[in-house]
Amino acid sequence: MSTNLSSQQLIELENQYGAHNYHPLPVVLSKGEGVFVWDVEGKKYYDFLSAYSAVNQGHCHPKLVEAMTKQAQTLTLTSRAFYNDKLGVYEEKITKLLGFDKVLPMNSGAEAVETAIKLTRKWAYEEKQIPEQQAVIVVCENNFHGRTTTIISFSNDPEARKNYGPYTEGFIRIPYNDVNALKEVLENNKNIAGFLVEPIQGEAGVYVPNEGFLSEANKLCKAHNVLFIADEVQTGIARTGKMLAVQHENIQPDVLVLGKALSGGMYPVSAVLANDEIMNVIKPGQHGSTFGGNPLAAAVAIAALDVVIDEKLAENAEELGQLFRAELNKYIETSNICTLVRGKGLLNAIVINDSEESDTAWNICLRLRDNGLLAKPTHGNIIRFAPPLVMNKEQLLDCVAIITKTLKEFEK
Ligand code: IF1
Repeated sequence: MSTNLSSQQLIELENQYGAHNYHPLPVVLSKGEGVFVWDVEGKKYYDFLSAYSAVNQGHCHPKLVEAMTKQAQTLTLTSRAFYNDKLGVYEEKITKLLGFDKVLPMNSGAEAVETAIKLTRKWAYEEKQIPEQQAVIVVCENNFHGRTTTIISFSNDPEARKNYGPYTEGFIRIPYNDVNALKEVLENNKNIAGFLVEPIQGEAGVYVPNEGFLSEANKLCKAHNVLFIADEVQTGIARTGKMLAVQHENIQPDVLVLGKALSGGMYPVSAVLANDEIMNVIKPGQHGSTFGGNPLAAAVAIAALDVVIDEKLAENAEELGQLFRAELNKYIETSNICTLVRGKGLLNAIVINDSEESDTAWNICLRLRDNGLLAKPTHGNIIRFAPPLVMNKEQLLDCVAIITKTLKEFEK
């Protein structure tokens, strides 16, 4: 049903009646299909955010819409007080696909990270014999793992954590991409339960670590009987050119956290995967969620994984990502407004040649919008580019043309 309200009226409604916990780009979307979205006035855009990498399969993918509607008409929620006929099928599929014994289903990414933290601590007390209340989890500077009280407790972003205390204890922060810092902290503390890390730091501005960082970190964790916990909420499900970003370094984390594109943007579906010796420390009544593992989520996730595999989205992300960075690098050679493009697969960012406090990146995003492409700045002068993975080469080159044309308008 159409509301017949203009973009401006809809923005004013959100402004008046919604909490001001976001500062959206002024564009009001009412329709999506594949790599495109439309605003309420009917203007068409390339989506270069993909809902922060949740719609890797593209907007309203017909196979996902079909799975969603079919299951919505059949059975949506039973709670885990009873079994349902979709959950086990999904659990078998995702565990076999990713090589883990078991999966624990949740809803949001933050919930799955919380679950991974609880699982790691419980494992540390019951299997590693760390003394009560002493378990420590190592995290990285500039991390982003979600918005819960515990997760923001170990963030160093003042925006994310200020005045939300008292904070949860038991975390040590080390610099990202620093194997020696990890080595040192592991050697100097007997009570470390896990190392929680994003394979690429998204919020920090698509910061790709040096080759070997993740595999070296994984090795160090093994040597110290510390769980390597990969938060692939953003990097997982083919975004970086492999099903999982850790697969670029051929490693298998002890604990894997997934969310976002696990449902292709249909519905919140997240998951924690681990092998039995870890996952079995959680017993009935010790963790759960009303919605986690519901049949609608399971049916959607099955379809979302099928689409990624059947349409070879990881391979496409790898190929188009290389092309995107190559094309932008050609532009950057002669640019004084854009200094750098970085990323993996179709998770990329450009750095704008201006201070973090300037509004240049924001203004570029406004102009990109006018020119038919939606992207969002992160950390002031960085613009993230993450289109749906169902894009084709011709569309990607069209987008490169829009981006370079727009950047040219800002050359100094
Ligand atoms: C917002 C960023 C992206 C995540 C990782 C867990 C979560 C996220 C690695 C939590 C969520 C989001 C949330 C979104 C913005 C966004 C984001 F800019 F903040 F960093 F994607 F780049 N682990 N990331 O990236 O998942 O609970 O949100 O389902 O508006 O806060 P969630």
